[in-house]
Amino acid sequence: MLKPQTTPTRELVNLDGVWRFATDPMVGDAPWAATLPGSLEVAVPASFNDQFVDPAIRGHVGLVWYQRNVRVPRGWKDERIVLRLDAATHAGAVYVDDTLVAEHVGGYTPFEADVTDVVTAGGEFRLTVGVDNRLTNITIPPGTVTTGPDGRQKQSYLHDFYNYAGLARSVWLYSTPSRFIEGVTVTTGREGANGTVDYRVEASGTVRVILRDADGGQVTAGDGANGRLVVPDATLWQPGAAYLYELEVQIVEDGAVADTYTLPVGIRTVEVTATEFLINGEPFYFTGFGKHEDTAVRGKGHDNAYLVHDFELMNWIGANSFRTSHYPYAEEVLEYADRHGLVVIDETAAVGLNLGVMGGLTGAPATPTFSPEGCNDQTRDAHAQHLRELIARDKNHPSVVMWCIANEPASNEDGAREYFEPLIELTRELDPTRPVTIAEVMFATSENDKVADLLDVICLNRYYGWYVATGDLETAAQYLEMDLRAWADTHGKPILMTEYGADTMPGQHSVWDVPWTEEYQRDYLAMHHRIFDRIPSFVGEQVWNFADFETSLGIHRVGGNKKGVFTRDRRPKAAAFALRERWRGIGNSK
Ligand code: GCB
Repeated sequence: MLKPQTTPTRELVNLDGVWRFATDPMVGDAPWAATLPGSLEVAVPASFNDQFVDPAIRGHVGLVWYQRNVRVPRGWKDERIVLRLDAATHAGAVYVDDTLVAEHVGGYTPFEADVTDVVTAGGEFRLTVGVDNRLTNITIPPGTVTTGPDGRQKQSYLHDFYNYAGLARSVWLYSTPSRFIEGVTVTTGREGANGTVDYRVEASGTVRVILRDADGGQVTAGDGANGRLVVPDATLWQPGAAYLYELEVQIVEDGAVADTYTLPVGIRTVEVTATEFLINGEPFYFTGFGKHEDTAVRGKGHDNAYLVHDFELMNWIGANSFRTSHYPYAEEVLEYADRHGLVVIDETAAVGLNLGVMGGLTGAPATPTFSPEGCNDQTRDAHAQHLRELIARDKNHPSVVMWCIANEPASNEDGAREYFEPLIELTRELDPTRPVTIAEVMFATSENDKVADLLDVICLNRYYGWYVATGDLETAAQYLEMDLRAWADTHGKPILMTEYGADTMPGQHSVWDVPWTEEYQRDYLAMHHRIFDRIPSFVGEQVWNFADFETSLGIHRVGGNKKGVFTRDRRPKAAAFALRERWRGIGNSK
C-alpha cells in the first residue's frame, strides 16, 4: 500500500482537524447512523486520552467514536476514491454514512478502503470511525482486559508505556485513476562505482520508470514492471550524508501517462559479518536512542514540530541512529530520517510477550509465556500479519537498516523457538535484504536464550547499575562485562546495546553514586561506555531513552519513566552533555 501523494494524476485531501467524539457508553447501538450525541470534540491526529480532563475518558477501555463530515472534491467524478487512515490504535472500524467500509486490527500500521461506490464527487458524507483500545492475549502488543466489581473494564499490559489510543496519525481522502499503481518495491546495490536499483511495480498496464537525481536531472529510465536500473558513478545514501534519487513510476496508455507515483530512493547496502555492521561496505557504529512517540497532551499523536525538534536534538548530541521502540512510528518520521541520514532500527509492536517479567517483578510464580492462555498460535498469526504490514509499509526506506521483530520477549522460555522461528523466516522471506533481530531481555542469557542463533545481530537490553546492582557501578561493570563477553564468545555475531539507562530526576544531585541524580545517570552511562569499548564485536549503543515518557500508573514510576536523556519537554539532563562529547567524537564508525 503506497503512502498517498499528490501527483499529476492523483489528488489528496487531508482530513485532520477537530472531529466529533464520544466514548461507547455515551452512544446508542449504531453511532455511525447519525451525528454523535453530546458536544465533545477531539483533535486528530493525537491520542484522545490526555485531551480530556474526565478520568472516565482518559482511562476508558473499549470503543471510542470519531466523526466528521467530508466533502468529496467535485472534480473526482471519474476517479477511484480511497479513504486512508495512517493508524487507528489498536483497531478501527470505518463507516461512510451507514456503510462499513473498512476494519483493521493493529494500531500502528495504515489501512484504507476504496469508497468509490459509496461516495459522490461534489457530495458530502458522514465519516465515523470506531476505535478500540483493548489489548488481549491475541493482539500485538498483548494485554489483559478484566471486569471490575462495578462492571467497568480494566486494561493491564506488560509494556512500560501508557496505552495511548485513538487516531494518532493523519486521515486522508485521495484519488487515483481507475487504472493505478498499487505498489512499488526497490532494492539497491553497488557494482563498483555504479549503483543498482532493482524495482518491481504492481500495476495493470504498461509500466515505465524514470530515475532522477536530487537536482531533477534524468539519470536513467526503464520499461516494464520489473527491472534493474544502473546508476553510473552513484552518489550513495550514507549515514549523516543522505542522498536521495527519485524514481518516477508511470502507467502509460496509448502514449499518455495514465498514473504516476514518485518514490525517493537511497542507494545503499547493508551487510553483517561476525563482528561488524556494514553500511555501504563500511563498519557502522550505532550511537543514539530507543525512542517513543510521546509528548504531553498529544500522547502518541504525530507532530511535525516535535519531529523536527527531536531530530535537531539527535543531531546536536551526535546520535546517528534510533530504534522505533516499541512500535512502528509514523511514516513521516522515516521519510525525515531518509532525508537527513539518520539510521533506523524498525521495530514491531510486539512488546510485552513475556509473562516471566511479571513473575520476576512480583515474586509470583511465572506463568509460561508461550501457552494457550498466553502467546498462542493466534498471537503468532497476529504478529505475522503485523510483520507483513510493517515490511510492506517500510521496505523502501533507505534509513531502515534492520527489522527488530520483538522487544524483550521471553526468548529464554520453552516455546520461544517454536513461536519465533517461523516469524524470523517470514521476515527474511518478505525482505531478504535487511538483517533481523530481537531486543533481548535481561533474563535471556547467552546460555538459556533459545532464538539468538537465528538472528543476525545480538541486541541486548541490560540494566546493570539500575535494576541489578542498583547504585553500585563497580559491581554493575563486572556483571556487564561478563554478560557481554559471554554473548560475544557464544554466538560470534555483532552485538548492539539497544537499551541501558537510569531513571533521573532533573535537579537531583550528589557527590556519591546515588540513583535518580543527574550525576548517576552520567556516570552510569560512562561506565557502560568503558566496557563497550573493550568488546571487539560491539557495533553500537542506544541509550534508553531519548526523552522521559508516560507510563501506566504504578509504584515503580514517578510521573512516568524518567530514563530520558532529555525531559519529556526535551530539556537536556546533565548526561546529554557527556553523551554529546562522546558521540560527536565517535562519528559513524569507531
Ligand atoms: C525495558 C523495556 C522498556 C522499559 C525499560 C525500563 O527493558 O524494554 O520498554 O521502559 O526497560 O525503563 O524499565
